[in-house]
Amino acid sequence: MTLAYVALGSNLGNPRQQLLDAMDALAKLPDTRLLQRSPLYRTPPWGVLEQPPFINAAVELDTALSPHALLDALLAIEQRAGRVRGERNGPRTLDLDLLHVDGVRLDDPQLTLPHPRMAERAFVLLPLHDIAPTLRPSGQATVAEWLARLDPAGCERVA
Ligand code: PH2
Ligand code: MG
Ligand code: MG
Repeated sequence: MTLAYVALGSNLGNPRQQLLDAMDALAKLPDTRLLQRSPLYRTPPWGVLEQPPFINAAVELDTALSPHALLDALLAIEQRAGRVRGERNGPRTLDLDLLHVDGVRLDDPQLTLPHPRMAERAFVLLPLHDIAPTLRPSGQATVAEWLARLDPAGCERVA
């Protein structure tokens, strides 16, 4: 079994409920256990500014699925939540991004691990920090060190 970390985000429909449902779906994946769920955060939109705020979270999984099998499972959960592929960085009902898989470095057309832009995004690092502050996704800095370099202004925990 291998630890894997997934970022969750949504800003269309009922984002909070979609994230909670997605966490339940992740917990039911074959050969997988959901070990930790972060709190939910309301975060200002990044990239495309003219869109509703996001709800973001992160989870830790222990899985026997390969990284590509896990990615396919994440895309299937997004589809079932009604995800329609639109504008890059634009609004979405559910986004599940594979951030890191222990011991795996990968760069192919489907998947890059660790996630290449995670160190720049407070909306990813803030929830990830709640469940894995000492994780070193790149083998160098910890999640806590990455987060300390960012400004999490406007990100707030929601109940
Ligand atoms: N996801 C994006 C683009 N911008 N902004 C926030 N706050 N949270 C997100 O999850 C997010 C975003 C593309 O996946
Ligand atoms: Mg994303
Ligand atoms: Mg995505």
